Amino acid sequence: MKRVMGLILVPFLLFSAWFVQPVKAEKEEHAWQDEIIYFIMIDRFNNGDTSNDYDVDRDDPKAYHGGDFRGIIDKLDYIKDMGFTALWLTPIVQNEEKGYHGYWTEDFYNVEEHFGTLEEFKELVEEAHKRDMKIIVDLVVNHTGYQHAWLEEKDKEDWFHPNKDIRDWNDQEQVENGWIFGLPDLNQENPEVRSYLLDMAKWWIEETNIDGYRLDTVKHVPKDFWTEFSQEMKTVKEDFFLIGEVWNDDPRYVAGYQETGIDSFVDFPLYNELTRVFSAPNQSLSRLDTVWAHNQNFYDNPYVLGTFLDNHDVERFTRAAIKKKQYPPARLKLALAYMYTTPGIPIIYYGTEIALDGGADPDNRRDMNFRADKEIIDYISKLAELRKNMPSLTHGTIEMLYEEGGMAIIKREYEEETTIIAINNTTGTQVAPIEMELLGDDLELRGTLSDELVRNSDGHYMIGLDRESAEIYTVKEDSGINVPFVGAMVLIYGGFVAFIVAAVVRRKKHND
Ligand SMILES: [Ca+2]
Ligand SMILES: [Ca+2]
Repeated sequence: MKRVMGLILVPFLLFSAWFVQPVKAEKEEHAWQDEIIYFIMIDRFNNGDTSNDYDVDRDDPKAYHGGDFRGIIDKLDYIKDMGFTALWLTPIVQNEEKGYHGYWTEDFYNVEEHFGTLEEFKELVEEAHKRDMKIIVDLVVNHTGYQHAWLEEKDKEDWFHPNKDIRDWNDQEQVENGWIFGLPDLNQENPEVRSYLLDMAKWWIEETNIDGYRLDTVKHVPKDFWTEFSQEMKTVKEDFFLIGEVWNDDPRYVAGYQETGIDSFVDFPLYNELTRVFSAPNQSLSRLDTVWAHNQNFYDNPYVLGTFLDNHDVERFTRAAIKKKQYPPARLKLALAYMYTTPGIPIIYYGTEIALDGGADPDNRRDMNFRADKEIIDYISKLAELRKNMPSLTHGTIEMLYEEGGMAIIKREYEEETTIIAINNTTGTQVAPIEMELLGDDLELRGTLSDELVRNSDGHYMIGLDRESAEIYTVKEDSGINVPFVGAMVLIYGGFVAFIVAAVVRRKKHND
């Protein structure tokens, strides 16, 4: 009887081997490159509490519009449902009059009354954490608001650099010590100022349990301050994340700040190319590949850079597309497909999911509208799901296998997983013939968005896409067998084994 069972089981076991999926590695320690960040300008996102609407004027783009912590708490599920894992919020500290954006500090140790109370902010952090989402807060240590009380205090004369404009933006001394836009420039070389700022930044972490800082105007503050800052913040929370704004188009200049211990930087050089390549069709993607090559050369960990299409300081991507007479959602989807499937932490500015329009500041800070079309919302939710489930998209190597006038094929590889990303940035249907040698012999590429299947034909994988569309393919061994057939075989074998087992049991019972 044993021998009979063995004979039956051998083909069954062989067969079931077809279905064994590669076991995913146990989730390693938390990696920031797995995050997807939703960036909110608090005043413009959602008004959840009208009792704090002091001097709100929604018709004035430079006045408070009423957005607050309560409004964000009310929308945490909305944000999570799109697949975001972290929020970056504009500064929360008390600002002087008209400082709706948060960058004109009046009191470093208070929350802005228009946004709510400290207790409400802590509730926001707690509610985000309950949903497995992290909170990154914007922090400004370069300057204060125009009328800060310290300017009048005799014993604080050394707290600011002399009032000078930056005339030569290539002169690092001027960039660090000049007053940008006339904002009083703090003197971080003064030990008193330095320890005030460090204590303040640590206090917010301890008090509110936030997970990271987005550091404003990094290049306007000396590097040695940032070195001390980074060390100090990590003593409060080991995994505390620092993402710096070094606004410069030269990756070497930006990368020069990584020696300070700041973990990550928003990628302005990539932003420039992303908007250029995707705001209108028929642009080659190869320049994006060049940006990646630079990033790999200049950064210790280019995978942790923050990638973005627009932010509160530049015109919205939607506007860039409109200026080129394009349909913004079509352009946005391609750009987002690229961002979500290539290295870096995608940072999505609120309103991108509804193709919100806006020119230069403050027009790029229009009020969010939660009743708009769901087209892009559905698309980024799907992209986020793929990014979450396919480690090659966040951790993998990247290689552009093909680029022809805007039709691009990109390969990502991580451990056992290979993923192919196809982007057709043209206005015509395209077919990219990928030579078999570049991928492997008997593989099948299955589209995760369309379920389309691509197999080796005559030494090529012919990857075809409609105009202005993208696809992400999983790559598996070509089983050569179709799923319904295999399913039927399993049922037959399974049934047969069950029958034998039942017979043995019956016989055993009978013998007993
Ligand atoms: Ca309000
Ligand atoms: Ca400065």
